[in-house]
Amino acid sequence: MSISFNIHSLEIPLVRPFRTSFGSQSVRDVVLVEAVSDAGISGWGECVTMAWPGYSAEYTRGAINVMREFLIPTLLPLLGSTPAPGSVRAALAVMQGNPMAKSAIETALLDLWLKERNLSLGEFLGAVRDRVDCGVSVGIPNSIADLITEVGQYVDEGYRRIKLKVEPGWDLDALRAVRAQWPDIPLQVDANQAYRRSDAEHLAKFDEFDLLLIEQPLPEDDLLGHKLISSVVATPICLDESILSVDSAESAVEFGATTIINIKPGRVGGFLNARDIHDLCVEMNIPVWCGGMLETGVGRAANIALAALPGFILPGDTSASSRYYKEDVTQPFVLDNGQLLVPTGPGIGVEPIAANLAEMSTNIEHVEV
Ligand code: OSB
Ligand code: MG
Repeated sequence: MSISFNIHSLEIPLVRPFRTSFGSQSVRDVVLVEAVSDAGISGWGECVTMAWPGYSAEYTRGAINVMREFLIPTLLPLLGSTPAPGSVRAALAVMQGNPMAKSAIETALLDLWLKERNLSLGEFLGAVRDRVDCGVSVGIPNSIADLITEVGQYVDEGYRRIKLKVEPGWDLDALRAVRAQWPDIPLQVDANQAYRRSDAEHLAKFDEFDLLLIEQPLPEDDLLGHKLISSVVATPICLDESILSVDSAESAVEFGATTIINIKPGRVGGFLNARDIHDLCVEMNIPVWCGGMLETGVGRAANIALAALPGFILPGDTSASSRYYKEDVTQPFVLDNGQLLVPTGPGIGVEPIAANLAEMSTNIEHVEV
């Protein structure tokens, strides 16, 4: 007897299409990893890949394949009982890349391990808050009028920070329109690598809009470009896609490529790595915030526990369920005064609702080692 896995594929319609510089989606294809113990207890983790390799090289079908063919089999020696979190990370590190697939498996096993100890993920990670400030990420809409309507809705709902997705051709006019309407709201932008080094002077024009930060303006491997941009642009640069590990975080900061870091557990291979990057950033005096990947309640619950750590001093992309989905796979996360409550139950603190899972499911693969 040992731990086995179910890889659940789901499709959930988004409340509105989400367009970024790397593409558009109107349905989220979700992958939930379920680790099942001998005792019949399930641990859950969300794989945050997109259907296509637009945000990073990972994509959903590839992630499912690498989990089934390589990552789960690699864990075989550990799966006689619920493995300790650090041992899972160490075993998975033998395989290169694929951080989102690794994170999903590690989180499912961590959820199980925590449940067996009646410990919440927040307690385990070192959360110091019971609620976290929430921001919202606004995709590229069809028009300025649509943008103002959408941002207005989020402002009315109480979000504490607005992030606009930008790309060449959708930036200054959008910022001008939002600032004209909301001169004081905390505002930032995310380019998802859409600009080039030669756009430095153009990006400097963002300075007049008093932004908290510009997220990932240049390609992920261009640290020198980000450093050059920082010398021309007054607004702080924040890296997302470029930060893949503790060492790459330290390198980017020491090199002068970034002064703020967006931490996403999926992008860095799990919550243990995410916590380690957080700890390093606290030591280096680098503010961090929790990014998102349009997660369902499963991934969101875990992200909120992470965002309750002391170094997460900026509002995250940890929005309410209703910003993404008419119906979530878990009980919905509901915004309260611009904040979400950190789950307190054992493990990640939430479970998929069986009926929702069944209704949204497109496929289940059982993997036994
Ligand atoms: O770059 O932060 C990003 C969504 C999908 C992929 C990448 C990103 C995003 C977001 C939305 O900005 C974050 C969220 O609300 O979950
Ligand atoms: Mg980003």
